[in-house]
Amino acid sequence: MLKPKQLSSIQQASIRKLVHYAYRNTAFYRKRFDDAGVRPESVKSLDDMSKIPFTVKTDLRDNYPLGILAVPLNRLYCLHASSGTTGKPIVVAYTRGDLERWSRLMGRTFDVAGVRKGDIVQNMYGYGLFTGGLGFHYGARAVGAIVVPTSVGNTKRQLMLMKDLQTTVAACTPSYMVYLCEASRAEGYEPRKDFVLRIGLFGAEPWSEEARKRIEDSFGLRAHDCYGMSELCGPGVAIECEQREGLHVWGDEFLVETIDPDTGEVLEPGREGELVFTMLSREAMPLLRYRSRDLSRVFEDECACGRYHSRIARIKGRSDDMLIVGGVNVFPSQVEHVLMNVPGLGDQYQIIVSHEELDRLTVKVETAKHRLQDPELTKTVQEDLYATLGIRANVEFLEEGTLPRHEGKARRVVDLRPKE
Ligand code: DLL
Repeated sequence: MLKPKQLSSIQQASIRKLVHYAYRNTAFYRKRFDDAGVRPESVKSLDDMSKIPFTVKTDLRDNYPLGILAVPLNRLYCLHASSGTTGKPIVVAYTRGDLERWSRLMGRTFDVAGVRKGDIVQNMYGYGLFTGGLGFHYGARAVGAIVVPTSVGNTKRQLMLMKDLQTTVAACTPSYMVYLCEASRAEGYEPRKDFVLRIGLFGAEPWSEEARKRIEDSFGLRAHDCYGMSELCGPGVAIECEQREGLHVWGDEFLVETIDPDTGEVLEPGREGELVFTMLSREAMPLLRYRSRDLSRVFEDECACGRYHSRIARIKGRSDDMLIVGGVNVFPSQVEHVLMNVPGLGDQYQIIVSHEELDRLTVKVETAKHRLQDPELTKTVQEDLYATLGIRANVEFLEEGTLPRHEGKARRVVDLRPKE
């Protein structure tokens, strides 16, 4: 385990290297630093962090697809993508070294949660552009566990395999695991008898202590909260250790700060604000002081587990309007982008998120009376939403003038999910 001194000397050495690397190899950071009047050599230690300008999600969108690359294309090994704020996703690039580092971090993440060689990991995170599937896959391989790549959905088959293969580790979004509590009983299973799950690795969306209790009581497993985001490679940024009093952020790879989301002012450890991350040794796409929009707090006191990596509290919410629907990130602006590009729709729309067994997304939009029952229009909107969001939405047409108008900010999103 890294001692505090080792950790801070890695961080001090890495930050200097990183700033020079980003400045030298990306036009984006060169311009960002020059515009802010910051010379890379002026960042000498962690105390100079606040000189570094923030990077935000729209920077990645504006540089779509690969504008922030610091290496030639032929050094890339893999690309992933996540939701952008409009029609285009955010593309994340990895060199071989980045992939190996990510695998190592995921391996550590699994190890901290107690996953061992011989464990059978049912990986119910989506395989594909989303980083969850492959990230957890690499983690399982890194600790020598046996990975069953079931990916998302097909609940009956998930349960059948969980029983027949005697899965010991479940990896999926917490909302899906809560759903499996009910679904397993509805399918005639007795979860504590039929399954031998001992560990759960849950993340990609906010969840509560109540959800943890429900999952643990149903399955008799120990549930760990895992945090990450595509821009920072994917999962593997932070994980709860056996103490489960906050999530350890892997400090030799990620620097974490907290800022006031309105003013950008850096906050003392312990105060709640927006998390800002710097990835210390990413090759393909360096990311400096990236504003996550996730709200939490950092605590640096020693953990009873003996690890010195600082911890973040469970994510409390977001400082932007991003919704997470069944683990998938959805920006209202993406929905608007789709609707505005379909001829025949009105300007007023509403996004409803509800929860009946699983999260559901409904988009209500106004249109002319004669098109209210137009199956072609429904199909177009559904398909375009699916193409942009990556999840299916119900579409309802309403007569023009039906949706509530607001004088101030439009209230476009109605989130009906129970607040636990
Ligand atoms: O959700 C990566 C991931 C996959 C993490 C699997 C954990 C497990 P994105 O799709 O880019 O990446 O979404 C990142 O999801 O900024 C948070 O708002 C939210 N999020 C991720 N993990 C947690 C968590 C993956 N444990 C965004 N608790 C982040 C609360 C989470 N929110």
